[in-house]
Amino acid sequence: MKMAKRKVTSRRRAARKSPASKAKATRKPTTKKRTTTKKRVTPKAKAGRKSTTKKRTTTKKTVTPKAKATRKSTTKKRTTTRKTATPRAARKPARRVARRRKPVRHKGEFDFNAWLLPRLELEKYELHAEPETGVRDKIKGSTRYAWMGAGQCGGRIVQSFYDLGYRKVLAVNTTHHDLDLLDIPKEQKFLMDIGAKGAGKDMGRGKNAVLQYQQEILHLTRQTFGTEVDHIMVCVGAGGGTGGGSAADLIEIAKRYARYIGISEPDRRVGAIMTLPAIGEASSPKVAENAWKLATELSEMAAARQISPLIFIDNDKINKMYSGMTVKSFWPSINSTVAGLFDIFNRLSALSSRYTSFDPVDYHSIMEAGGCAIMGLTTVPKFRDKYAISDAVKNNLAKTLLAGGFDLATAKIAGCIVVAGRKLIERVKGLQENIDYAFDNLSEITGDATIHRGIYEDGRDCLRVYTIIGGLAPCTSRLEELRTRVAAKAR
Ligand SMILES: Nc1nc2c(ncn2[C@@H]2O[C@H](COP(=O)(O)OP(=O)(O)OP(=O)(O)O)[C@@H](O)[C@H]2O)c(=O)[nH]1
Ligand SMILES: [Mg+2]
Repeated sequence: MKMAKRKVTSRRRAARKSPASKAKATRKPTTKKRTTTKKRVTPKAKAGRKSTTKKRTTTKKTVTPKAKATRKSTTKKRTTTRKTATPRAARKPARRVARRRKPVRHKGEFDFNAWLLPRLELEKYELHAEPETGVRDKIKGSTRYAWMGAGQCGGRIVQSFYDLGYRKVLAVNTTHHDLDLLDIPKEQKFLMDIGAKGAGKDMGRGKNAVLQYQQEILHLTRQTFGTEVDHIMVCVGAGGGTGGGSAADLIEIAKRYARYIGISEPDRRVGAIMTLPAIGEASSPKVAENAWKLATELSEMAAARQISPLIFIDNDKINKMYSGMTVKSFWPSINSTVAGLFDIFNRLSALSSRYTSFDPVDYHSIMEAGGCAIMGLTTVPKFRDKYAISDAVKNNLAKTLLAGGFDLATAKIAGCIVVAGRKLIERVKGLQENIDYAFDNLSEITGDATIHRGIYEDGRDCLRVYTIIGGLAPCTSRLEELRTRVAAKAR
């Protein structure tokens, strides 16, 4: 027994001296158990094992004693690392954490410590707005809009959205007279007091007013809109001094607010709605000049994708299309129709269809495409005719209340949504083909723009088509017309 004990001790000592002898020593005590295994090893396999041992010896020769010591500890650690199977990049910190905390992990268990990322120096400086609801909307769309209206026109347009249930609206003006007439909560109106009642078509005054009160306006946007906003629209009437002069700086404030609440890429999520004056109004050189200046400035911003989208409402076109309206109903009818048209796409994209859904992502890609956007809707009486729906799509873009004169071939992206009565959807044979033909035709007109489709059913007994086109180049013909008016007056 004593002899055997001494033998083992000497073997252990030898094992400590060199890893090779260690391997030998460890192999012996287990010899008995492994006998069967050893017997099974073929001479070829033996030879193979020998050559491996040799290779190992060569590597060992080049290793310095210091490195040896390190390798010993590494070998032990490697066993732990292999068990956790962490990715390469994370191995180092994993080992360090494992050594410090000595976690007890089971095989296959995920090592969360290995994924603890270091805190970045600038992280603590990140802007972080506490979640605030602000005023609550009363509509359900796929996008939470906030509206800023300047001047009388801007204020009335945002009120139309307010009436639909978009409650995150703010109206600013240089005169309380216009603000008093708006039927929105007084906390959502702001008087930019410049000592005069209105800007008197002087765009410089409108600009100075918004610059003077930018902090107050920014504060009010945060208070009114809160943090639950996806897209901000600035509404103004081109031609006036307050709205026209303040539009560009209000857009800047909207972007600052957007950044503050954490909206990424504010250039894609701040847009504008701008009216163009009717011919009668534009016969005033000041109005024509103001309108041309603002329309050009905003068109350039849209083309450079600094705002998205830019929507024109052409008062002249509306005048011609809907002649005979009463004074009382004129602006309210126009504004509510425009707001309603805008709202339809936001609402439709929030609904799912059992046929083809116009998804929120589809809608957002159009609204964030930069450039100008137009929208239209039309009812198709002869939907059984193969070409009727397709023709309606073309016509509704021409008939839209919004400005015409756009080159549809410059469009980047569009949406075409058919809403048909439940009975029509169930019973009209060939309707699917007719709808598909219309979709394909729109794709052709728009120079192969991406067309997002939607087919919905409702309880009515008719078929309507809604079209929205985004990423359009500015309507140069209308801008040119305004410019020639300015030039003619100057002569
Ligand atoms: N679509 C639409 N256009 C409007 C409405 N009110 C005014 N406009 C147009 O907007 C243009 C600018 O008018 P205002 O909004 O009154 O001008 P303002 O911004 O108040 O500027 P100042 O009166 O000079 O201080 C007008 O020339 C009209 O063409 C409206 O309710 N709807
Ligand atoms: Mg005014």
